[in-house]
Amino acid sequence: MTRAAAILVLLAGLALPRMAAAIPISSSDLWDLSQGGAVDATTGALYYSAGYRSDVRNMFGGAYGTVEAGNTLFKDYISPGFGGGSVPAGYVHSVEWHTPGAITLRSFSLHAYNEGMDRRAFDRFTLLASAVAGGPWTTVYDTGAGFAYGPGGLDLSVNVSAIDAQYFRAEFTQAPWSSASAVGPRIQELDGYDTFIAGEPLPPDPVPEPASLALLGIGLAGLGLARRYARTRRGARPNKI
Ligand SMILES: [Ca+2]
Repeated sequence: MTRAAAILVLLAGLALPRMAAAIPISSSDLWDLSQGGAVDATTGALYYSAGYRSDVRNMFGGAYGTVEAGNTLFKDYISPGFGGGSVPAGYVHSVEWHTPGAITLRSFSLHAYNEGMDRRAFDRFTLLASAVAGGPWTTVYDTGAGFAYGPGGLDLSVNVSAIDAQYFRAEFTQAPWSSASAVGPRIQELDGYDTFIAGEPLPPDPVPEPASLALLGIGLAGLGLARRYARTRRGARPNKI
């Protein structure tokens, strides 16, 4: 093997973990329409007319609408009858959906694509979950403000702390745009799983419940008293409280 060939093999080997971490769009994940997933509410997909419209169900495996069937384009235009103009930067597009029964969510994969100039981009993504319809919502994942990707595709695969839920909500905050047209984010797919994604970092340990913290506090207080008692028994002066 020549040195150049050896370097190529080495580089290919180095690239493998990254390639393995990006998982493909799924048509059999727990949120997919094919598995009984259903959309409950949304701020709206692109809709200029009956002949030029997108559909929010497409991010869950649907193929509806007349524009990019298979992708969801969130609205970038409000017809004059509803106020007119494009949605402003900072506008929060949202969708809520549910599964046929409760699931234990452990990971998700978000696939999106913008066209550059932040057209069809979002700059914050938040995923929320609830055991009951309409919340109260627990934040499962949040990119935080100022999230950037592209121009081009985004494949965001994340392991989350396991959470039992049946109802879900995703929020996509409208990114500022350089072009007055085509501003609504393009979401190709949002997949959910009850397994961890191999190759992605595991989530941190769950935060203890308040009740557990209270018990922990009682335990620590008891430990402090025991130590003070032990020092007193040895003749040392107890700490002032
Ligand atoms: Ca899917």
